Amino acid sequence: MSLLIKNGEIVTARERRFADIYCEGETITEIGENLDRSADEVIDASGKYVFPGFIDPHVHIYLPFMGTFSKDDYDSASRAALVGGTTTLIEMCCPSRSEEPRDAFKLWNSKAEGISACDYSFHMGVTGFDDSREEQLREIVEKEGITSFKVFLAYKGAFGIDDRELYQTLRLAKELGVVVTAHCENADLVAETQAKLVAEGKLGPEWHEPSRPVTVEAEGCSHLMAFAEMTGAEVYVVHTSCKPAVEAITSAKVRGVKATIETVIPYLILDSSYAERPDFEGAKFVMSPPIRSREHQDFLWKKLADGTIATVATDHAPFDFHTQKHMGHPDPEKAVDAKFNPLHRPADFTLIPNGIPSVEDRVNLLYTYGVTTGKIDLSTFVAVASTNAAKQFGLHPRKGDITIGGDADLVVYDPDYRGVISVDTQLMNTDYSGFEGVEIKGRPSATTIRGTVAARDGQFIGTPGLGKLLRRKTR
Ligand code: DUC
Ligand code: ZN
Ligand code: ZN
Repeated sequence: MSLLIKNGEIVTARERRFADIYCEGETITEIGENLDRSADEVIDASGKYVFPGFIDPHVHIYLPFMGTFSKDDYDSASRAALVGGTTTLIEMCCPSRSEEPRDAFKLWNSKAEGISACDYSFHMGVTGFDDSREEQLREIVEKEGITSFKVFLAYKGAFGIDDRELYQTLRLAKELGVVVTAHCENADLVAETQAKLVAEGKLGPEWHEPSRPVTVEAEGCSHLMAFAEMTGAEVYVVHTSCKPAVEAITSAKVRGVKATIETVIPYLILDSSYAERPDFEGAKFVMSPPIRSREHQDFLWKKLADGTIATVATDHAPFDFHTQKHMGHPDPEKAVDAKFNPLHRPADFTLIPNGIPSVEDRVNLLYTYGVTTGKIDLSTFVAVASTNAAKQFGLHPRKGDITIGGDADLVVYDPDYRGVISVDTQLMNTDYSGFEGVEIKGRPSATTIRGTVAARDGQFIGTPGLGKLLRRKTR
């Protein structure tokens, strides 16, 4: 199978040039002007950009969480990803504290293997630490090529770890050359503030943000930085939402701490007023850390443009509005009962499953509200949505670039497309879109995964099961 993409403008994080791309089998074999080649499939990219396949380094697809399960599987999520230009997913493998790492890895991988239409890898969640777990983690890194861990400083009693476990995890990561990705919020501050608000009768989704204010997130970041400094481990802070959190990390970097900052698309597009929408509508926008005010959003865009923030992921965590978000409805008539609510008290915002679906929309939203508004340039767009994640997580130059010998993961992007996001047309398996009615200027007209066209103009035409588990490099 051969593929020729002609007449497009190639845009990578390094360069922009008009050239053709020839791919044989799964690989890019030639890049040049006016390539005179016959091919099994030819795509005319006149008037379009050609980007490297986009990488989402932070998704949840199989997620047992807050008394329920996330709604996507690898079939729906990979279709949605490819239609939206994302060719590689890195999912958080999130075992419970009682689950063995080896079993968890096998379980998460079984959800993707033979089903996913795009490539994938995992950040191995560390939710406890002892000798047996250490041995299993070493094996997962060395045998499976899983070269990043995930820790939660929040969600005490569920995924959250204590400081001894955090120290041991970072020490092991340093030894193995593994990057530790971290959810940074102070779990005790969250628990105390939630309890206080609920006792005051503040039960609706609009109280989610005040229960996890920016100080809680900044403390989580400073906390992680101290441990990274003491161990010398490399850390990657996921879903950074606000100025104090970014500043806590950048000041540690000045001291020599090896830290990278991720933000996620909901923080760049939505704001805290969404969770204040009446009639429980705000629950659609409950995620953690919470979506902040416009002031923080403006700051995040500036820090993306100047390179302080390295990646834009999604934290895709899909839960239905009617059957799942309603577990936290304060009106007993409207609440969906849940095992997770054992006290049978009126429900409240602390029982709303945290998360917003967005794996399908990330690239188009970032292009529309970043590039077409002039907030970021095209090269930065490619860097933060693809190349930097590939470099950070041991996939570059195979992924995240357009280079001879690299995987033929390519996005032919139509900047003239105009459309509107809607639940009615999305491939993600939720009953709502957090971006309903939002205008899009541009979308992939073709997405290829290792030389095979998997999506065209909003339609999935790929092959379920074609996706591979990617072995990644250590540091
Ligand atoms: N935050 C979310 O909003 N959802 C899933 C997990 C997380 O950390
Ligand atoms: Zn998180
Ligand atoms: Zn997450």
